[in-house]
Amino acid sequence: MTQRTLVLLKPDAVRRGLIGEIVGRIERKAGWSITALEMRSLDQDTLESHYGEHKGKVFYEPLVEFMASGPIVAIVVQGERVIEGVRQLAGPTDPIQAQGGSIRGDFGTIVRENLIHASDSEESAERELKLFFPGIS
Ligand code: 3AN
Repeated sequence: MTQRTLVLLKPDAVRRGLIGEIVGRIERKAGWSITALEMRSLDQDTLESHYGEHKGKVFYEPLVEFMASGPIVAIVVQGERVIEGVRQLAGPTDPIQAQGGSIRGDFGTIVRENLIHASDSEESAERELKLFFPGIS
C-alpha cells in the first residue's frame, strides 16, 4: 500500500545538526522516497492548525513556542506503509520510553523536544500535507 506522509524535523533536530542523520534513516528504507523537502520557519496560523487538537492542554503553548523557536524541515515521504513506518522509525512521544535504534530513542530526552513529527493516520497525513504543501496534489 503506497502512501504519503508529512514529516517535520523540529527546531531541536535542526539546531543539533541532525537533519542528515534523520533524513538518511528515512531514505534508506527500501522503496521509500522523499518527494518534497523544505526548510522554513512556521507562523502562528500554521502551528495553530497543525496542533489544533492539543489546544487547551498544558503543553500546548510551550509546544507552539518551541516549534516557532527556529527553522524546521518539512518533508513529504512516499512509499510502502510509510505512515506507520515513519512512526516506527521515530519511536514513541516520550524519548525516554523510546527504544534505542529509533530516532527519539537514540537522540532525545525531553518530551517536547522530540526531534520529529510524523502524521499518525491517513486522515492526518491528508490534512497535514495540504497544510504544509498546498501545491502538491
Ligand atoms: P506525537 O508527535 O508522538 O504524535 P502528539 O501528537 O501526542 O505526539 O503530541 C504532539 C507533540 O506535542 C509531541 N511531539 C511533543 O512535542 C508535544 N507533547 C506531547 N505530549 C506532551 C507532554 N505531555 N508534555 C510536553 N510536550 C508534549
